[in-house]
Amino acid sequence: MMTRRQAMKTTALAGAALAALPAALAQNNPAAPVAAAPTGPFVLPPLPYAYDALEPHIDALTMQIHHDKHHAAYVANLNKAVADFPDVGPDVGKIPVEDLLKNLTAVPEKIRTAVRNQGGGHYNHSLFWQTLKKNNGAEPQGALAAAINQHFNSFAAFKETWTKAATAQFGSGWAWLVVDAGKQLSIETSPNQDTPLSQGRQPLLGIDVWEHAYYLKYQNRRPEYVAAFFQVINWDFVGDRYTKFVG
Ligand code: MN3
Repeated sequence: MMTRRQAMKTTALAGAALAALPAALAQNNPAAPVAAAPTGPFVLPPLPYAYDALEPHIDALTMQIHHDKHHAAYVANLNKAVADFPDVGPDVGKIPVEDLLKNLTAVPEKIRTAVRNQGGGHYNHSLFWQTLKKNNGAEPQGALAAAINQHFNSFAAFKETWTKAATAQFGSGWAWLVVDAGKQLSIETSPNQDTPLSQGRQPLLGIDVWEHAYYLKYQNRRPEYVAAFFQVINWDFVGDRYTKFVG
C-alpha cells in the first residue's frame, strides 16, 4: 500500500508533530494528538479517551498504533495529495472530508483516488473512535432499539447478521450499520476504506476489520474480535446519531 518513501515521510511528519507538543500536555494526557499532520488542512482528531480505555476487549497497544500511526498516515497522505496538486484549486482542503466523500465524482480526478482511500480512512476512523466505549454488555435504547427490533426482528438477530457480515468481509474493509435516504436501517460491508457516505447512506456504526485493528491481540481470530466488539460499542453515541439523521 504505502511505499517505503511515503512511510518514511509519514514517520517524519509524526515526529515533527510530536516534538511540537508541549511536554506537559503529552505527560498529562496519554491520548493527546501526537500525530496531527503539520501541513494541514486535514487534522488528526485526538483519541477521545485513553489508549487502554477499551481493555481487555481492544488492547492499548492496538489503539495506540491504530490511531497514532494508521489514522495519522491517512491524514498525512491526504494532506500530501492536496499539496502535490495545487492546480486542483486552493479550496479543496477547506471542504470537510465528509462532503468530499459524499460526492466523489465532483472531486478533481488527480486527487480522487487519494480522497477515496486516504480521505475515506480519515473519515471512517474519525467516526470509529467516537463509537467506542466499554459498555458492560449494554444494548441500544430508545428510537434506535425500536428501529433495530422493527428491521431485524430482535437485537439478537441484528447481532447475528452483523457478525456474519463482519466475519465474511474478504480481506480488508468494514461492516456497517447504516441509515439510507428513506430512513431505513441496513447492514452492509465495504472493501478498503470505502465508506457508505459515498453510496448515499449515513454510517451509524462501523467495525474496522483490517488486520491492523485486531491482529496484535487476536491474530487470525477475527470472529473473536467481532464478538468482543459488542462490549465496546457506545450505544448512546450511535443512538444519538440515528436520531440526528432520522429525526
Ligand atoms: Mn483501521
